[in-house]
Amino acid sequence: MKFVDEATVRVEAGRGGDGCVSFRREKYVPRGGPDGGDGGDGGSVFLIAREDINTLADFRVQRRFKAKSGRGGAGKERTGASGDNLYISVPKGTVISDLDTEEILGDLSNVGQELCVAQGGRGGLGNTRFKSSTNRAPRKSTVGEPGEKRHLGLELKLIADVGLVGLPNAGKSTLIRAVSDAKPKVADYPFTTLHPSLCVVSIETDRSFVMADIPGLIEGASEGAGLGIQFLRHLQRTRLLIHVIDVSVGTDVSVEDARIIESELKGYSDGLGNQVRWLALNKMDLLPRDQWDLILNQLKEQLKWEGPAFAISAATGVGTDVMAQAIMGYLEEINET
Ligand SMILES: Nc1nc2c(ncn2[C@@H]2O[C@H](COP(=O)(O)OP(=O)(O)OP(=O)(O)O)[C@@H](O)[C@H]2O)c(=O)[nH]1
Ligand SMILES: [Mg+2]
Repeated sequence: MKFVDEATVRVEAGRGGDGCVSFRREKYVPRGGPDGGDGGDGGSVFLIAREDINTLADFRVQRRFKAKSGRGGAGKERTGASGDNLYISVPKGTVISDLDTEEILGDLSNVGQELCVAQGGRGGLGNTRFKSSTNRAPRKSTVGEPGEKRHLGLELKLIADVGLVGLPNAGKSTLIRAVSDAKPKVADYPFTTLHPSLCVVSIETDRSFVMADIPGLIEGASEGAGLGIQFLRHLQRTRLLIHVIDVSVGTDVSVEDARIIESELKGYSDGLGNQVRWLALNKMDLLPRDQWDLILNQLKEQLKWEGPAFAISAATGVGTDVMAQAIMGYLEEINET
């Protein structure tokens, strides 16, 4: 499952209708007063968060949106019709910025929440408005204002409960396959995963959580090396990180590998560095079963790890259910507090 999480769109609100210059024409009234109505307001453009959309993929096809203009005013003091507002549906969690000013305009984190991204132009004034004691027959009116135009950046932060981190090839995508129905690509070369993907891990009916797979991190990731960096920000909103470590390479190497990831997370941001992390020691199937506990303890000791650590084999599914259950339990526990 590929995840499009950024898009740019141009939005333009409707122009206001022009005000009208008109004079009353009635039988037996030789010089009727002004009766030109105001123009209608232009429609505004709104973004609205919807539950049933979960990617920004549609914005690769349609990138321009324009709301209707207001109609001009008319005689008999008739105001022009306003242009309809335009509502553009975006996934829940979309963050909207103005690309020209780099200003964040809003964050649609709740379903139904809306944000006006381009204000419709105000309708112009009809000549009725310019009537005064000194000018009983004004020929003046104003034109409608143009609608606001904006070049927007949309960004969807993946809303996942749990994020997987680890070096390339650690087995993150394999773990996703083991615990969910998602089928991300798995291969024995680094950077198999190029885009983040989300999956739902169902423990039983009504008990599930969302897990995110991101490309592998490498040394220097927090400074921009490799692919993972672009996606680390997505993990800032998760409630738990699972650090996947390949233990088939020997304890010393595994410890080194783990330290690389730890320091990249800390280097990226305090938020990520302090996030709750659990270890998943993967590829245990390549080691004799009677050494699993020993290796688990050795790693914990060398890393001075006090949090939970699980011995798993993503490829065979051994230990993965136990870990998924523990994750579920933990999320439920922190939800209650
Ligand atoms: N023996 C064994 N091999 C595993 C296990 N988990 C993953 N692998 C293998 O390790 C390789 C890498 O697995 P991936 O799941 O693609 O690793 P990844 O962490 O997603 O890698 P990137 O997407 O490149 O970051 C593949 O050849 C997998 O078959 C495991 O538990 N045991
Ligand atoms: Mg992968």
